[in-house]
Amino acid sequence: MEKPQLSPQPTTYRFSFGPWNISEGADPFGPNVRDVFAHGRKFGLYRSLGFEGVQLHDDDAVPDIDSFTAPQVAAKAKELGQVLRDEGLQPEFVAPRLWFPDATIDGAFTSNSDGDRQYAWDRTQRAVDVARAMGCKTIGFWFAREGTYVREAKSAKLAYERLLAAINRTLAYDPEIQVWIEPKPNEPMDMAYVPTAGHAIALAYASESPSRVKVIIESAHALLANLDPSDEMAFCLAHDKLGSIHLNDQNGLKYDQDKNFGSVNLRGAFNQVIVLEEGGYGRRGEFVGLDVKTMRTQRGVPVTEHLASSRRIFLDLVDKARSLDRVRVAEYRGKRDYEGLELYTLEHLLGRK
Ligand code: XLS
Ligand code: MG
Repeated sequence: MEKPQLSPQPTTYRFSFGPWNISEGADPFGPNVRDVFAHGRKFGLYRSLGFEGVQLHDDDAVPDIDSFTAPQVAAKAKELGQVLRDEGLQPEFVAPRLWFPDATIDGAFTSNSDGDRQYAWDRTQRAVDVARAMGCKTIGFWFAREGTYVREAKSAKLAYERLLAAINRTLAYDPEIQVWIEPKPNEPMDMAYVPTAGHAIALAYASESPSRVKVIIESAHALLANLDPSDEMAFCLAHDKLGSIHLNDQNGLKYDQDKNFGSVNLRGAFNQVIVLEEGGYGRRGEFVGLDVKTMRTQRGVPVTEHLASSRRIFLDLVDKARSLDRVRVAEYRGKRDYEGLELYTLEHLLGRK
């Protein structure tokens, strides 16, 4: 019975988050509860928190991006690129925020409106310009509004064809750019067109340049699809298509909670860490990305405990994964004694074995 192979040398993990993870606590039912912490000051917090990767929306890099020309956008992005370098930070990806503007209210690439689809493409080109001006070669596509409130609103087959065409146009616009698709089954739409790793990887293989299309798996998004995040990550790793991860947690099928990693299901988090360890994730510079939101009740300006806690729990679970007795696990598997394996796993997590 072969033993799962851990990487020859322990991986030293690097961490990333997006500035939207430091927020003022507004939610659909209430306003800000904390004073604003200036966007530009957030980058100064990263290294002291143990993070060196910055996930960016295009308008995190260039606020009010739509009000500038392409050369102005590139120049502003270049400035931020220098700010990040001065802070010892690296941009991980740039995601066009194709879910805020009016032109994306009914989808960006899958909108029924020609003008909306043109806007989406124009905005995507600017996002690629931003990435390249910062020395970043990755575009993140969270197809937030590529879906419907009512199924009859759009032709689903045409929607998938349009999403593939958008991916191909992006790949053609810059021959070095990579496209990382972040699946999510719903919210803000009632139903979204790219809900799982399977959908994302199918688009990758159908694209003009499959090796340049990868996936970002978010724990909560997999859980909202009623799937196991560790399996979604393992599926991507099996295809060498796990570009990044958004670790967090989710307490059941409801709105996207972006809870701290491991805060609802510690064993589920442990399984994600084991998959990443065994898959050698991070050995080629991939970041352990977080996408976490602090509780609205948390006081402080800025609140960063949720970032520090999620990073801490990840590292604690790495220690647990590395101290797991692999010979004992192989024996349980060999005997098909999964009762024994489960008890051992739980007692290991409890610090008793
Ligand atoms: C959804 C996305 C979102 C970022 C990246 O979870 O990850 O948090 O905006 O596009
Ligand atoms: Mg996310």
